[in-house]
Amino acid sequence: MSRLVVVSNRVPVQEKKGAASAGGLAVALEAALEKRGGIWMGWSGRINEEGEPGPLSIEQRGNITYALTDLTSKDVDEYYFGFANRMLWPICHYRLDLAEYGRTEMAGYFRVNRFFAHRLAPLIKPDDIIWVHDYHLIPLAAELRRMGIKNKIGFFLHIPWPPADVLFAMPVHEEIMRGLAAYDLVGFQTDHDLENFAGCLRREEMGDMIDEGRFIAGERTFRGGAYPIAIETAAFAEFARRAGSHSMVLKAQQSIEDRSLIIGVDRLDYSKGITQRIDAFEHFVTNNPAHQRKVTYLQITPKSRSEVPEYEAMQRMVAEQAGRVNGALGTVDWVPIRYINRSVSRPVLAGLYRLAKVGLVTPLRDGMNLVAKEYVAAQDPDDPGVLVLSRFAGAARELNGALLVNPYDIVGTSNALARGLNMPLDERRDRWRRMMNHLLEHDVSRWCDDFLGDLAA
Ligand code: GDG
Repeated sequence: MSRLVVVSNRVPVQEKKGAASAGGLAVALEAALEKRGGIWMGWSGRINEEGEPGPLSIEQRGNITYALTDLTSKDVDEYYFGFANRMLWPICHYRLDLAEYGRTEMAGYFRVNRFFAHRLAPLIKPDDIIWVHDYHLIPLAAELRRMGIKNKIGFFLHIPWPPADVLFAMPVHEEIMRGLAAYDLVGFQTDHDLENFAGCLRREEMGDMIDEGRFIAGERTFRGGAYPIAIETAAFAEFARRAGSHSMVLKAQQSIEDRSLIIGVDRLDYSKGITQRIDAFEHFVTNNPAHQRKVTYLQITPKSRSEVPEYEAMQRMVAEQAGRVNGALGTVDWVPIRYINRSVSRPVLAGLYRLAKVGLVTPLRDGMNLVAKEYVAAQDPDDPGVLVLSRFAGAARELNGALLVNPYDIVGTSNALARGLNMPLDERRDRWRRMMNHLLEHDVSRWCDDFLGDLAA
């Protein structure tokens, strides 16, 4: 079995392997690295102001070598906050209105990718297989190829791939597409993203899908496929089962008394549809008097990317909106929305999901959305809650027991909420079982094996 080299923007170096705080992806990649031996390379998260960042910091844990590099503040501004998060992120989430193109940022993005390639190349052995993650590092394979690296290199895009009319608004889209063509295998979350990518190649007359999963672009042929990312289903279900005794979960349970809990969990991001969701909740409470004072909506929203102005503005907007709805609908003994702007531990999160009668997951656009899968895995098999899920999340293509909604349709989402809260037990069990069986069969370690198996083949 070849050694594995994983590259991602950030590297989740855990205090302990398989620590309870680690997300499913980190645990699965660590397990794959541990099994094959390998390297995980990425940005340390630190900023080094002395011009060129120093040498890689190397840390060995078991079979895994963590290789971390610092970046300069110019790098971080241009590559990370600039091009990756103010151009690629909005474009891939169909938000032309928020995309901001700057030549300096674009140049910084390619420069940092070249820098990563120069740092990584000396560590690579001829038989290694290399797995690059996400939109920050699309040009990495092309840079490695330029340096003569002939290894198998795979790429997985965690976010959606947009249709041609959206992508082509980005001035350097050809360069980005050529970047993907330098890989041997490009993985997307859904068939839909894969088709969009094929459509972009065709429209630009750069290439095409020649048969199922095989692409040609210029001189190169490469493969592409849909690899819907998953969670550590069994372990997460076990967390949730045990979380009932956790003091924070107990406190939450006591404080909601006999009310029904609705839960939303999202990084604070405009793609997640949080403001539309609060509107839908407000509509639901206003138009269903029988539920007034009988429901509590808990929205857990850790801050993210606060240095990007759109995110800072959103932070203010959501806080104001939640405050306004509570002011308008709340009573002396009832706060309709509990809005938490900070992260809770993973076991507590699992316990809160399990307490909730409805999981409200309504992104405007999402590559997959793991919260939807975690909510399902956390449910009590005897008395499961209902997932209300946006049709624009990748997860909607797999979770066929969810109530699918269009998140822009406030009344439709409000109706689904009502239907979820009133759903008879038999139907809830039925829907949940279908989804849970799927998630048990398609968990994150299988996802990892599928991708790496295809890359190695
Ligand atoms: C990108 C794509 C794709 C959230 N709040 C807390 C917390 N979380 C955890 C959730 C979940 C993760 O963060 C969020 O994952 P999502 O998939 O929902 O969304 P993104 O962060 O946008 O991820 C997405 C994903 O990559 C993987 O490919 O699914 O489409 O956008 O695991 O549980 N975790 C803890 N406390 C919190 O307060 N511990």
